[in-house]
Amino acid sequence: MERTLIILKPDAVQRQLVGQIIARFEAKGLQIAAMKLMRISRDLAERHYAVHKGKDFYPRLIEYITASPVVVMVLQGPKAIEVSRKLMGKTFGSQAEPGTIRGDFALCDTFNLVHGSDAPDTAATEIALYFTQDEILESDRQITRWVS
Ligand code: FUP
Repeated sequence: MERTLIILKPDAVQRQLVGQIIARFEAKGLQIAAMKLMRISRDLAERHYAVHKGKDFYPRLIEYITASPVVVMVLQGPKAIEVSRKLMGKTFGSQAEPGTIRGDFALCDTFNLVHGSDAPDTAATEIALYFTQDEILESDRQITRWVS
């Protein structure tokens, strides 16, 4: 069992795609362990995207992610990180394959709808940025044995 941080970015909320995007993760079998609607502060955005500081697209990225509310989730399941990123598709909407979230809903390279952690260590760091331990819930899910 693995956990990943997923963010439905401001464009996903503004375009009212939240339900459709969550449905894809759920249909695949990933389980929601935490979820909230929130506005990302500039300080939090800078900590989240510290790895990109100094790159030409960094100011645009910070402006985008802080522009309006986002939905933040912890998803869990076997290989949750890799599976989520496959469901999301390539980073740029224009390059993402049809059938993926970005491939089906994103055209733009900046506004690419979703974020998903890219490795176990970054997932742990990112989850801790957005959620306290008591906001992440352990729950028995009866279908787990049928999907993992
Ligand atoms: P991803 O892991 O697919 O979310 O992509 P990255 O962590 O590499 O990039 C984070 C965000 O920066 C992307 F969602 C989009 C943006 N970005 C650009 O705008 N231009 C780039 O060249 C690379 C990333």
